Amino acid sequence: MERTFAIIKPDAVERKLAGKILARIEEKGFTIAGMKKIQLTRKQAEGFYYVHNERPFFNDLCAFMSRSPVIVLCLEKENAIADWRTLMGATNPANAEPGTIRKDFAVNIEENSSHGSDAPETAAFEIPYFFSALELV
Ligand code: 3AN
Repeated sequence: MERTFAIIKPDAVERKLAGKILARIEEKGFTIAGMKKIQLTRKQAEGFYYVHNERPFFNDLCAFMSRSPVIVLCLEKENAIADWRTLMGATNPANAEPGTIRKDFAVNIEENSSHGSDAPETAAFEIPYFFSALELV
């Protein structure tokens, strides 16, 4: 079993797409090990995305991610990291495969509805950024 970290981003929560995205997650066989709705502060968003702090889109990205609530998730299944990224689709929805979350729901490359860890080391940072061990079942 592998765990990954996921976010249903502000653009999707605002448009009431959380239920549809959660249904896809469960239909693909993920177990929701942890889930909560929170609103990130600007500083918390900056800490989460620190690897991107030199990128030109960093300020806009942190403003977007803290503008309204998100749903944070810890997802569990075999091959969870790669399978969740497949289900999300490419970062830019214009390049995403049909049937993926980003193809079907994303607004643009920034407001792209979902986040997923891209490697085991990333998941090992991201899961405990949001969840204590006692919150994962
Ligand atoms: P992914 O979320 O697919 O792993 P990353 O890690 O390259 O993509 O980027 C993190 C987030 O930054 C993306 N989910 C998206 O919201 C935003 N982002 C990435 N590239 C751009 C870009 N060129 N312009 C604006 N926002 C971007």
